[in-house]
Amino acid sequence: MLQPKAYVFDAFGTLFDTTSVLARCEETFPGQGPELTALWRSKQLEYSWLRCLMGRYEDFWTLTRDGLTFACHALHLRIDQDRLDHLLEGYFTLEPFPDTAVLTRLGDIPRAILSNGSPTMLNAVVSNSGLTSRFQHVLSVDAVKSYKPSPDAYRIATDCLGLEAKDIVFVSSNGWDVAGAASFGFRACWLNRQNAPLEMLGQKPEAIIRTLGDLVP
Ligand code: 2OP
Repeated sequence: MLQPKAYVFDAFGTLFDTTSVLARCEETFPGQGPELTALWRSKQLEYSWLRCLMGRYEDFWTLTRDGLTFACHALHLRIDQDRLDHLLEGYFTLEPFPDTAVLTRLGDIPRAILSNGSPTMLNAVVSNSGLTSRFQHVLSVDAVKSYKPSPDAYRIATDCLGLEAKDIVFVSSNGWDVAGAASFGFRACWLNRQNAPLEMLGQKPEAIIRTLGDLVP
């Protein structure tokens, strides 16, 4: 892959492992951890796209709470405020994937995070994981009150970096995000952590990698 003028990374699922909340879910609701973790994440994302379409933005922290509440109701799990807070706090301490260690080996090329996460969530998870120094910018879509894959959300990165989309490699493990980034004009790089099939959204990534280490020249 030709070296870009900047790298922009998605956060959740790409740098930080959203399944880190599994232990809390399992401990709170024994036997239901995996199902709750998966439905929670899927509802959190679904609500971001639906709220975008409805023109009723709420920040990602709110959607994370609402997704969890829905998932508990759907699985007939009794959730009270203390349990809700305990599970939600798991998002502040998501584990970084081990391959984030290679980010320092990408040379002097500027690196940014562009995430649907709220500024509070992002600041917490980046600083708790010790990755703060790896990024020049941590950007939240909250600045435009829209969500990826909307072009307005991706534009935050080009505006901040002062670069054209074609000069930026955008890395995400989320297939829908990769399609959105490619459609916007980024050089989209799919970090296919799950060995998933390509999303059928009419957009192909420039590169498909299995680990962040594959970015190192
Ligand atoms: C992100 O970090 C939601 O994973 C998505 O933007």
